[in-house]
Amino acid sequence: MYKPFVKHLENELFNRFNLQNRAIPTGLELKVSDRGRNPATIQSWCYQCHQLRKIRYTYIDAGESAQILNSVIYPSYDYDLPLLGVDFLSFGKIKNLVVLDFQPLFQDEAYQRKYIEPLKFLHAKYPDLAQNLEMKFYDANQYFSKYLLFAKTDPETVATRLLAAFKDYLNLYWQMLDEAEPQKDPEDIARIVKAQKDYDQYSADRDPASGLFSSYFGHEWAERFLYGFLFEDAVPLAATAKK
Ligand code: BLA
Repeated sequence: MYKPFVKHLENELFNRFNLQNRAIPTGLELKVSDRGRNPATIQSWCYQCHQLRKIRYTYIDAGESAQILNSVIYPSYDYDLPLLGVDFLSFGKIKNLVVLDFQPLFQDEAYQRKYIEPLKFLHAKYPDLAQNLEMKFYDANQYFSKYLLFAKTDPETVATRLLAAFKDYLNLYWQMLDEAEPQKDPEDIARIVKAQKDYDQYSADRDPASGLFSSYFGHEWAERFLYGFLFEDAVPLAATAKK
């Protein structure tokens, strides 16, 4: 269901950037489970380039039961740009939940004006994908923008409108990256490093997918995947509790 999105993302990345592979810890790049009704495969890809320090995407293919594309692009630490966040989920074609956002590192007004306001017209272009749904796992005011696309939708809308929106959001992201001035002041860079690390911790602690990973691939694998790859700068809750 989301394979055309992966194809587009890869084409864009390979055409625009000089990508290098970024290592995925052994055993986490591909895993097959036959626990569910349909065999499930989870596969991940990870790259880096001069402007982007971590580009990761993961595809879960459990046939009719589940199709999921999850991706985060982390700019290099000298760019204060938002992260690009993608979470497209389909369960049995009936439940389709899609989230696409420029995930802000900071919430101050100047930042919003610079990096979030430019999204306004795209958000307005896709009212069918901007449904103002309530968040149960996350806080909408932290690491999400007010112009995120967040919708419960159907396969037809995914194939048409969401694909168009995905292309538009990506284009705007590349444009912002092109125009971005790298920060020079070590204090500014340190603020960005901290905000990106905090994002990993926040996201790992609340990840609504950990149950899903555990049910397909086992608890131990799920924890390694979450803290060793997806949000590698996060420390497991149990480890912080022990300190
Ligand atoms: C929700 N994301 C979800 C849910 C799952 C995932 C299972 C809950 C769906 C439900 O309501 O039943 C799945 N999350 C994943 C997967 C990965 C993951 C498979 O990290 C990793 C491979 N989530 C993100 C990113 C964004 C994001 C980058 O990982 C930003 C666009 C958003 N996911 C997001 C939001 C929700 C969600 C906003 C709704 C959660 C809520 O209601 O609070």
